[in-house]
Amino acid sequence: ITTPINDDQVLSELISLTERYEADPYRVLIIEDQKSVASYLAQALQESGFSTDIITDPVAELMTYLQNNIPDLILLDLYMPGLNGQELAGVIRQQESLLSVPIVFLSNERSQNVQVQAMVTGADVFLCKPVKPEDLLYAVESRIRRGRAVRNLVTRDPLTSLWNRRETLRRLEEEVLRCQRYGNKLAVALVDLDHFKRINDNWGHAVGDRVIRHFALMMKSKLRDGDVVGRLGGEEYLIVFPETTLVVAERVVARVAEFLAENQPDERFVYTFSGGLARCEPGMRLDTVLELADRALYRAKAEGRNCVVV
Ligand code: GH3
Ligand code: MG
Ligand code: MG
Ligand code: MG
Ligand code: MG
Repeated sequence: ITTPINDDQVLSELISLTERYEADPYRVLIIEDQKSVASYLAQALQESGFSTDIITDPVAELMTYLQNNIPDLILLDLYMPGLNGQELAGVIRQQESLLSVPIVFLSNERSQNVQVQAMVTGADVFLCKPVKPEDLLYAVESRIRRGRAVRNLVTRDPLTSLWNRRETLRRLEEEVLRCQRYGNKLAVALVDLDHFKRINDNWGHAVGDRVIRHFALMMKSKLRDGDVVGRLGGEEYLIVFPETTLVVAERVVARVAEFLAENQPDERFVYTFSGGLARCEPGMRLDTVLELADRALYRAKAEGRNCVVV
């Protein structure tokens, strides 16, 4: 008698755990030098459930903001002291993580020529001031929905709906920078399923895929909200633990192992994983952190698998 993995249930539970970001309110960054205009726009958006951030001095504030936040849409003034919105849009479009973020110009400028020039930077639409709240919402909402859908496609692993390799490493890079700049604590775990080839060989590739997905659910169920987990490829995953010591990260990974032992998906076989943990020290590069975790993982495999090495 067997109880093969109920893949539909695993998938729906996984999605319910990974869709939290989709439920976040739409977040609009307003870049506008006139405070009164900025707060008018913010209020109109907030009344419809959006969350808003205001930058009135982009030269001083924008780069730091964009290093730490990815808004769903940028509402951009064209004329500001010391800088114009057109140049700014060009700069924003050069940042890979902002590629799918819509840019909406909002200005008094009525010359078609100038508007087209501004749009060529990669903006999405040009609205003229004053704008009525309903027109603003209309312009903003559908673009945000599309932007989020695109960002999902670009950042998620289609099999597990965890972060994909690119997004996982991008987020690790952010945390490594935080560790360098501010001395933040940071731990990572490289995790790999044991003898996975046997599962594929004995039960078929489709069952292997289900195990990969099942394990994603096991991790998602036991990791904390701030932990970042992604699938690097195959049956290998990376967990990034911001603001976390090695001891605590180890405890979290041990919880995943316990949970997996209690929730094996298929009576025909038992599957386990090995993990390698490493700490990022201030000044350490991303490659070095991964190399340390990889070496620890190698030792875990050598020590017989189904264990975690720090
Ligand atoms: P070890 O304990 O040393 O990690 O042994 P292993 O068998 O898990 O490691 P190995 O790297 O030899 O095999 C990994 C296998 O994972 C080989 C590959 O065919 C399979 N694989 C990689 N990606 C996928 C996938 O997306 N789906 C399935 N079903 N299998 C995959
Ligand atoms: Mg202005
Ligand atoms: Mg291997
Ligand atoms: Mg393996
Ligand atoms: Mg592997």
